[in-house]
Amino acid sequence: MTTSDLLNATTDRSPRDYVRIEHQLGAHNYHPLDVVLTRGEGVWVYDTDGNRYLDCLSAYSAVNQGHCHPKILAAMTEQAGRLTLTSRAFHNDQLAPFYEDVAALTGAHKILPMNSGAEAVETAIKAVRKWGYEVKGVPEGAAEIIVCTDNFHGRTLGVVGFSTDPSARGGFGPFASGFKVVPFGDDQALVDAITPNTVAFLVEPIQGEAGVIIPPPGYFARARDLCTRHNVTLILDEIQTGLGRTGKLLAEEHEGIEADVTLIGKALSGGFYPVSAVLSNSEVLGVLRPGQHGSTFGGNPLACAIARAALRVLVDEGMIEASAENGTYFMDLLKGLRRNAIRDVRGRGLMLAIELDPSAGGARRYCEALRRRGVLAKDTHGDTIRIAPPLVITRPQIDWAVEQIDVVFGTIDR
Ligand code: IF1
Repeated sequence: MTTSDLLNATTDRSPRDYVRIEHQLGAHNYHPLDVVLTRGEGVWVYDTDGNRYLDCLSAYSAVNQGHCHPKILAAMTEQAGRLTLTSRAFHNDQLAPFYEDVAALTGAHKILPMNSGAEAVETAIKAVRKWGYEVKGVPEGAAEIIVCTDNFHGRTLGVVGFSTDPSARGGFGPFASGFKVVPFGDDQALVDAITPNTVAFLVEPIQGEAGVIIPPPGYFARARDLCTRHNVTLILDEIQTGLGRTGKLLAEEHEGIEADVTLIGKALSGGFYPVSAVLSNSEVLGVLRPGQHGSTFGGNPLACAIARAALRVLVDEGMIEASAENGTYFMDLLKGLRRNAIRDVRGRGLMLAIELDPSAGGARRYCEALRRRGVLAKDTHGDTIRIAPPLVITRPQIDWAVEQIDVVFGTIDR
C-alpha cells in the first residue's frame, strides 16, 4: 500500500457512520445534537438524508450573512485562485483595502488582523498591557485588567485564566495573574476595582454564552466615563455581538458609547474563514513594534478578500437594519407564547434567548425536540435556549420557527 492509498476516507457514509467515526477518532470536547449536516443555503442547512433545518445558531453568530452567501463565495473563489497566503513578511494587495473598509465602517484608527476571536482577545490583552507600561506609566509586570463574572472571551489558556466558568477553566491551571473579576452590570464594583495599575476593562456589550445577558440601562455609559476618567482602556468584545447581530453594526451603539479597543471576528468572514481583528480608537495598537506580535495567517490576502465581501453584503443587503426590525418581530412573537416553561425571553436584534424555568428539566431536551421539528438551536448554561438565526431570515421563516417552538413547548409542557 502506498502512502496515498492511506488517504481513502469517503464521504458517502450513513449519519451513524459519521457520528461513530467522530466518536472513535475525535476528542469529545463537544456534545453535538444528533444531526449530520452536508449543505447550507441562507437560513437553511440540510442533513445527509436531505432533511432541512432552520439554523437558529448561525455557528454562534459567525454566519450572520446566511450560509454560503454567493457573493462572499465568489470573492473567496476569485482570490483563492490568485493568492491565498504570503505571510506578513511581504505586503499584499488585499490588506490595505481591508484596513480601509474596516476603518471606514467602524471609525477605527489602527487595525490588527488575526484569525480566531480568542487570538484577537489575546492580542488586545498584550497591547493594553504594553500600552500601560509604555504610555500610562504602570510599573512593569503590574498591569491589571478588569473582566466580568460569566465572561466568555475564548478558549486559549490566557483567556480561560480569567473565566469564572468551572467548565471553561477547570484542570487547565496554572493561569496568568493580573485580572480582577467584577459582577457584570455593577458599576460600583467597577469603581472599587480600578487602581492606578488598571490598564483595561474587557467586557462583552451583551454576554452571549452567559445566556444573552443585557446590561442595565446606563451601565456602559457610566463604565465609559469611569474608564475615561481613570485612563483605563475600554475593550469591547464584539466578536459575537458585532456586525449586525444586535441590530446595530456594533452593539456599543445601543449604549451610545465608543470603545477604545473593539474586537470583531466570526461574521467578519460570513462563516467562510477564520478572520478576526483588533480595532483601536486610541493609540493602544501604536505601541506594537515589528517582531513583537504576529501570526502566520493574520491579514492574509484570502482572509482580507473574504472579509471585505462579508462586510459589503452585510451593509449592501440591509442585514443590520433587518436584524433590528426582524429581531423585534421575533422577540415579540416569543414573548407572546403562553408557556409555563418559559421564564424569560430577552435579547437585542437577532441575538435572542428563551430562558426556561428551572423546573422545565433543562434546555437541551427542548433543543433536541426542536431538531426533530426542523429547527437547530443551542442551549447554554443549562436553562437557556439561544435563538440567533442568520440576519437574512424572513418574517414567514420567523413565523414558521415560532410555530415549531410553540409546538415543542406544548408537547413537552404537557
Ligand atoms: C466554543 C461559546 C459562544 C465569543 C466571544 C470571543 C470568542 C467567542 C464573545 C472566541 C467565541 C464561540 C466559541 C465556541 C462556541 C462559541 C460560544 F459558547 F463558547 F461561548 F458564541 F457563546 N468572544 N464563541 O463568543 O472566538 O476563538 O471561538 O473564534 O468554544 O465552543 P473564537
